[in-house]
Amino acid sequence: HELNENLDSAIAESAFQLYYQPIVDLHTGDLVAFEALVRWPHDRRGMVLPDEFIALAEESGQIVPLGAWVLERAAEEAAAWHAASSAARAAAGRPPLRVNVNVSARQFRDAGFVDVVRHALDSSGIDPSTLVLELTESVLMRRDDRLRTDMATLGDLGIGLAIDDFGTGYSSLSYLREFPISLLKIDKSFIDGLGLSPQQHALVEGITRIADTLGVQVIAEGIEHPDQRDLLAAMGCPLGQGYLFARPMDGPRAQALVRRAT
Ligand code: G
Ligand code: G
Ligand code: MN
Ligand code: NA
Repeated sequence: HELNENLDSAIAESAFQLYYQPIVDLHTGDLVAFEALVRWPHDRRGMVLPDEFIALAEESGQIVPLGAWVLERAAEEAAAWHAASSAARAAAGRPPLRVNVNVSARQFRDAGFVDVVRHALDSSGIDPSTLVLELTESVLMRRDDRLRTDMATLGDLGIGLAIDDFGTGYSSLSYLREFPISLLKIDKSFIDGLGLSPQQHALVEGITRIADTLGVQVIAEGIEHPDQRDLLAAMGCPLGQGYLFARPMDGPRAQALVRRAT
């Protein structure tokens, strides 16, 4: 496959770019984190989005080196945000900005994954609590010893662990009990249904309440309308992300936002 060969050289040349989408406090509007989203600026295809190459990279195993690059780069970028904003945020009683990084199942299962995370923390020097790994339910489905050990080790490092796209896969609230999960991202498809049906509303509110009881923070994804934000804030959902607040932006724009928001 042509895109696979291109991926090889793109990985070798670190020809990828990270974009960053803000995650905000739904009550105050404060910036609390960014989700890192990989992009591939391609000579002929223009800006290639992850939906076109992440699945390919997973099949071929190329996601392992690509994912390692993403983690290193995101942690470095977070270190720069911290240098620009942590002192002022601390003075205002706000914790340092977090960076959320997506991790695919193939990448997580690679034997070297935990070391890649350690290395990204060490080389960037960021506080582990400011790194969040977004895992899909497909990672957590395989409840073997290896998964339990790795999740415990990652939890002990002090990083945050999030379940991404919650509600779209084999959703099980027992993951929240079995693993050191600190965040849960409710999929956009549920947010789209808010205000359209009382059932959808009750479902989102119920998930938020249960998560809260278990000490897990909820992030509502794909918020596009002010009324969705208001409904979510009213039901006690603490965090949100979506085009209403901001689209994913490149590194310099994120850095400028960090300076403005501090
Ligand atoms: O903005 P968006 O088109 O960036 O992202 C599309 C999908 O690609 C999302 O499901 C997102 O989780 C995934 N994705 C984006 N960046 C990464 C990444 O660095 N690693 C992995 N594994 N998935 C990513
Ligand atoms: O699967 P994951 O949640 O990691 O990926 C997030 C995806 O959702 C990215 O492709 C991102 O660009 C996209 N996204 C973020 N906010 C919105 C939104 O408000 N509306 C839509 N349609 N997509 C969004
Ligand atoms: Mn995600
Ligand atoms: Na998601």
